[in-house]
Amino acid sequence: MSVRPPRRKESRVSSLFPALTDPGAARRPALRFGERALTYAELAAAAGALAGRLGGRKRVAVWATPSLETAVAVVAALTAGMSVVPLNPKSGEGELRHILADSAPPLVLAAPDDELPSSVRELERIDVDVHGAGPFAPAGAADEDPALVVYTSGTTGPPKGAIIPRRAVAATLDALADAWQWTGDDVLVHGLPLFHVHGLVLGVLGPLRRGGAVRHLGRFGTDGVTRELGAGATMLFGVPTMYHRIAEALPADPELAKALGGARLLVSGSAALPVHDHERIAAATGRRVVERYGMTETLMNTSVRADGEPRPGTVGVPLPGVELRLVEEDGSPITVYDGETVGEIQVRGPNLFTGYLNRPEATAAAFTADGWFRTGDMAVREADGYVRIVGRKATDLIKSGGYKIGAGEIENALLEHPGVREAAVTGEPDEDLGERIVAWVVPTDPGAPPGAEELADHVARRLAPHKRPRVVRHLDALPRNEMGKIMKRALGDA
Ligand code: MCA
Ligand code: AMP
Repeated sequence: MSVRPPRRKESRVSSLFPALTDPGAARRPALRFGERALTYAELAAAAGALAGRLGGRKRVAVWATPSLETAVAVVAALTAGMSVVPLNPKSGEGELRHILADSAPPLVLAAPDDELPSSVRELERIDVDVHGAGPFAPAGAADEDPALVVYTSGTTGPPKGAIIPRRAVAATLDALADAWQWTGDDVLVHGLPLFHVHGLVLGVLGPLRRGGAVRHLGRFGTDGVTRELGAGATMLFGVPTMYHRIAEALPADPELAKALGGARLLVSGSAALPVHDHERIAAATGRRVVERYGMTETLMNTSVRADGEPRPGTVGVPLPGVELRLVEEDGSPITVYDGETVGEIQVRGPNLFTGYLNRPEATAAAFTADGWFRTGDMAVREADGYVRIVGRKATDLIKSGGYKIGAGEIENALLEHPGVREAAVTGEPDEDLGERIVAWVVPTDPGAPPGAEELADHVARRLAPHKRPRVVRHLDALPRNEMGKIMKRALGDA
């Protein structure tokens, strides 16, 4: 039986962003979104002013558009000692209502021009003024206090809120600084969404913790990558779909190749980067993409080091402070590093979350009795310790465009459509997205099955556009075993 992991008791108070109180950093650039930018002094003033208006609350929602307002809102809330629930602005009403009911934030922070949907309008709203000016006075939050509640999909049911403490944010960012020789002189460019760990924690809080800068593209495109890397940015973060699009564009775009060739570090994560894309980028630019492996619940676990060998198809070695092991089906650790013996990755360390909000059973099930987190990712270790991920335990988790999506939540949404009698959802290999979502549907009326676009819109409206099926296949019946369970593996041959 699993028990809750041991809770760390220390209540140390340390600053997440030392550069915000360092007079030497005041004039350095901190954030840039399009034409709008803030120095460290301006960010401290805006976040200080906003933090002063938040007082007393425990948790706050942030309407996490890719904007300066989102970055200021998150820094302000953390400065006030509160935790942040980032909301995907493209989430449908069903998903938003679930997140708001579960996390119960009394307040939402948004940009003055943002139009909020009705579920979010029920909260008190504070508009973020990125040019606000107030004293920067961090509250005395403890390292174990929650910093973020990030919603993440599981195989069944609606997404769960992973509670990420301040200690984990600091630990993961400092471990990455070591692995990537990441300093305040680095300028990061990316176009990642700000409601997940990759774009928000690594992509915004990361540069701020180092005292460096981030330039956000607003939305990902190879032209923006070329422009920013050509104008002094040193690092690029992206999901494999973005690197795939870069690899596709390179043959016809020598400026892009030149810009990437001049970067200090290109980092991919959130899903596996196909070796073919890795090789095409290396051949065209002379630079090898570095892969790192993480999870919402664990933040970052492994990475290829900047001073190590970037081996395509591997995610490198455990980060400083992270314990990593592979275990057999029965939980016994695998001790051979032979590049062949497959086991589930389990991790332990200061980078881990503290649990799922309001879900003690799910939290207990996620950990072993001695505090190892079960990732559900299957891997082998090479003789020198490099980790190679080979798959996932659950076939009901789909990674599409770097987003983790549970088959169960899409099936439930499809079943709410009157034209759908039965539904099963699977992931299929996709060159661009890694995996694409496929819906297998038994129509209520075989003579008038609902169209693919209609079902995609239906799911996009309820959940989020990235959860919509890209392919819909109609069947007379779903393949089931004697117990009545749907046999998803048989669907490909249906
Ligand atoms: C399309 N759209 C729709 C519909 N169809 N909207 C409503 N209803 C519909 N039926 C809209 C979309 O909202 C989007 O709008 C546009 O059309 C295109 O959608 P889509 O094809 O889904 O996206 P894309 O433009 O092809 O995006 C590919 C992408 C994206 C840029 C790679 O997938 C992405 O940003 N991925 C990043 C995921 C990520 O950050 N994962 C980290 C989590 P519009 O044009 O307005 O955008 S993992 C994590 O955090 C862990 C810790 C880790 O290891 O990193
Ligand atoms: P999420 O829960 O959205 O944070 O996604 C975490 C999952 O993304 C992990 O459990 C892995 O399955 C996958 N993942 C993240 N980084 C990598 C990577 N570099 N290679 C392969 N899979 C990855």
